[in-house]
Amino acid sequence: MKASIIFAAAASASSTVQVLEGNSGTWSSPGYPNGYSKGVTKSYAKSVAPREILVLDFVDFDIEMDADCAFDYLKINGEKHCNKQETNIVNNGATTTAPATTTTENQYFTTFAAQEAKPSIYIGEDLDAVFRTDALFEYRGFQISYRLLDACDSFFNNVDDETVAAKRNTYC
Ligand SMILES: [Ca+2]
Repeated sequence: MKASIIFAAAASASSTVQVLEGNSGTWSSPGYPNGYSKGVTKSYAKSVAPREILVLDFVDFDIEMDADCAFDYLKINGEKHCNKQETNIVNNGATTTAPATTTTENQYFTTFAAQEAKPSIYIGEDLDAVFRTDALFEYRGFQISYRLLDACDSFFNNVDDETVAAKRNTYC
């Protein structure tokens, strides 16, 4: 009983939903590129018609690394996204300055350009996304370029993706 009350209060306090407008645009995390805040819960939505496919291209992506994305993540239609490699912390969440880095530590860090590029995502149903961050260690965040295209658009002729193939088999 007590736990459910706390959960409800936490969910209503910080939840907002942003609808991605238009047929194309740029979708960025709060505070990008100067780093996201701690304790963020922000939801994103966009309607995708039966004949449409929403294409998401990662322009930049820097969300705290964890094997299970347990700390900070962008969840897109059920799948969590976060860094696969450690990068530079923008804000360590403490009031003191970030710890000094040695050459060895710097070698451990990497940049988005050095990371494995994140492949584009193809969404065949309404977008249902949420960006969540915890109380420690903030990174740069994400910038995603989005396009809503007809499934039969020639753009998809050379795209190898299950969602795309299923829609084109149905509608094109
Ligand atoms: Ca964090």
